[in-house]
Amino acid sequence: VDKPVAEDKFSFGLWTVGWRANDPFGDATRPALDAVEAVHRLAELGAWGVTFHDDDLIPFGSDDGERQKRISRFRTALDETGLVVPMATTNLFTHPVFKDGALTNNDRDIRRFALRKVMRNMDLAAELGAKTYVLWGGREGSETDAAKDVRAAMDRYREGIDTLAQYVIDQGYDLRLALEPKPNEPRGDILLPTIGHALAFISTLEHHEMVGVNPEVGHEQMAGLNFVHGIGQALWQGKLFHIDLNGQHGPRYDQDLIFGHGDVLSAFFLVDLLEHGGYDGPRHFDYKPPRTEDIEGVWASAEACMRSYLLLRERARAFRADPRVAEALERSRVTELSQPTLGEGETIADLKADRTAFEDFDAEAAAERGYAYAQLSQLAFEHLLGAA
Ligand code: 3MF
Ligand code: MG
Ligand code: MG
Ligand code: MG
Repeated sequence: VDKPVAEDKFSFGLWTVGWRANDPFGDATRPALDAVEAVHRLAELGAWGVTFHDDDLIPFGSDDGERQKRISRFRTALDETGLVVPMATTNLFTHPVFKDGALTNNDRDIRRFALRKVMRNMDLAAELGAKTYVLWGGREGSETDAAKDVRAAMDRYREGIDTLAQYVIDQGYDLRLALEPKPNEPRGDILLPTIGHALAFISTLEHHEMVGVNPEVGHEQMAGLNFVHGIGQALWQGKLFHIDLNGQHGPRYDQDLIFGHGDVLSAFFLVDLLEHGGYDGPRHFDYKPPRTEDIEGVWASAEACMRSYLLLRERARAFRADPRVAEALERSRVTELSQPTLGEGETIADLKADRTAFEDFDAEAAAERGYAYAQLSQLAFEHLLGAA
């Protein structure tokens, strides 16, 4: 299989390899990882980019001197390795001040503080050349429906995103915003729980053209949804600005497994779609090195994410290049779906006048046609296993 190279656009969050593996039931199992060390190791493994929350780089509450020191060390590491910063984001969930959310917190002063925190990190994101600014509203939500007036919360969410988009425009930054949906965890229920909710919300924004989505494999699967379909629709709407790749075993807590180490068949069709569906953005891993791993296992897991992607890409390419697949797609009429339902220039009156479309249409005969999806699906499965 290919080795990761810059053209593959593999990127990792500082918080992924840097996760110290503290969970709700247990303490950290690994020491803190220096951001500079992370940049160097990721570059050695063949990654192209690194992303961060403000607080991953500069601990919450740092003074200006400390802040500048941290930024300049990080910058030096980027210069030394050639790693880029394609995306940045804000931590609006760890500090207790955000326990009822940030942009939709019931407390107005906390909402104002949150906006300022985002703006400050947008300045840094722009300075480091990021093109995408992600907003994951992990604490926007509730545990009881008595606590949140959802209609008012959506007003404030819209006001917040509109304000931030306006800030980007006013500053002349080359940044697009990407909302990351998640159904629950850490809140009992999170606002904008799925790709579909986020897309509908975006259509109501003042600057909707500069706002898209950053879907995460595991988040949609936690909601029992088909991630490939969600990505298909986001692409179709021109809204797939960024993506969080990882693995998940169905609806349960957010597992953040190594990419591919969950629903493998879905991962295969996802890579096939990303590679052949016109997405040329970052392949960003938002996963967690398992809590059982030492630092060696951390780097093994980062390498595994990229290797899984490249293996699936190899299989997807072989699938697309196989003449039996082309034939099967034809037989299943997958290609026919690209043909408009009305003929060129055909009016509704023409359709109504076409007796073959209705009066003379033999629904019984049409109902007898098989779609041969079993054969097509098995071909994909065998390509995935390298058995085709
Ligand atoms: C949580 C997440 C987040 C977001 C992150 C980046 C901490 O489930 O997925 O990771 O991806 O905030 O925007
Ligand atoms: Mg996540
Ligand atoms: Mg996750
Ligand atoms: Mg994520």
